[in-house]
Amino acid sequence: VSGEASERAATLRSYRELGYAVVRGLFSVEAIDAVLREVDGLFTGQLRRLGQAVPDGAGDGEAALRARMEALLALDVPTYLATARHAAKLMSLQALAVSAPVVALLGELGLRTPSLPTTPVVHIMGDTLRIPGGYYGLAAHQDWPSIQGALGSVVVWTPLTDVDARRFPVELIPRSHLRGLWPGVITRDALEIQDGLRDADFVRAPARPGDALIFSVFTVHRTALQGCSGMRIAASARYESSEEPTFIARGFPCAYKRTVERQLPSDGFPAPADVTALFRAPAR
Ligand SMILES: O=C(O)CCC(=O)C(=O)O
Repeated sequence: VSGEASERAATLRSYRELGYAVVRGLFSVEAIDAVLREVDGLFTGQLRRLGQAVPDGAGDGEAALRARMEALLALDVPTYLATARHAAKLMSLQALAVSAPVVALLGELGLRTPSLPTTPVVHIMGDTLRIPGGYYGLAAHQDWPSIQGALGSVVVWTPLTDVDARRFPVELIPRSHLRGLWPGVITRDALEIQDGLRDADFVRAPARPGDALIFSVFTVHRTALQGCSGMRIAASARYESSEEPTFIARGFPCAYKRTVERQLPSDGFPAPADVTALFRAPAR
């Protein structure tokens, strides 16, 4: 058995027994960097649109991106949030989510006719990127309640920047998936598990760009905060097996709902000229 094959076997065993595993080098670092550059472009574009200088963070790409995110957050919280949400819609990110290495891994995990209950989610954590009165990491939860699809659904969580043990990694409770659904309290972000938890039960899962943390939708996990500082960006996607018997028997339920804003902008946008101009020049 080659080293690679035995490492893969250990990964799959860890997933089954502990409820999670870190798959090293699932993606190429170049592919992750390309996504991060596009994310940077979104924040830079909004700063320019708002007439602001674009800070370079006097450092590498990550420091520059962080400086730009801080600048936009300081300037305009709703635009910062919209930009962060838009990052999850990038095709480069969605292409990774359905790329051949992911499909192969899901097959090895036993998912058949896999489906995505929703688009990927981008998770930004930073001590200088705290949303006033809003999100600052997720408390202990399982992911199954927020999809309610196939029981064997898998979360693939991928760092876009380095996520060491002190840079807000995900921390998980090994073997917590084997208890099935844990009782919790419905909050804005999750079915939060509040009882029976001890900090010592959680294990941190540091990961580098290119790696993927995979965990069961029944594995209890949260954002590590204690002793953490700096900034990190990660993306996660959820996958379900369309052939899981209870999923079929329950008629493919999905807790995610898509809503559409039917109200149009009140300023008459777009005027005919806005539309016709597009067809005279190359598409932007
Ligand atoms: O990235 C994080 O800090 C939390 C991720 C998480 O809890 C999830 O994807 O369910």
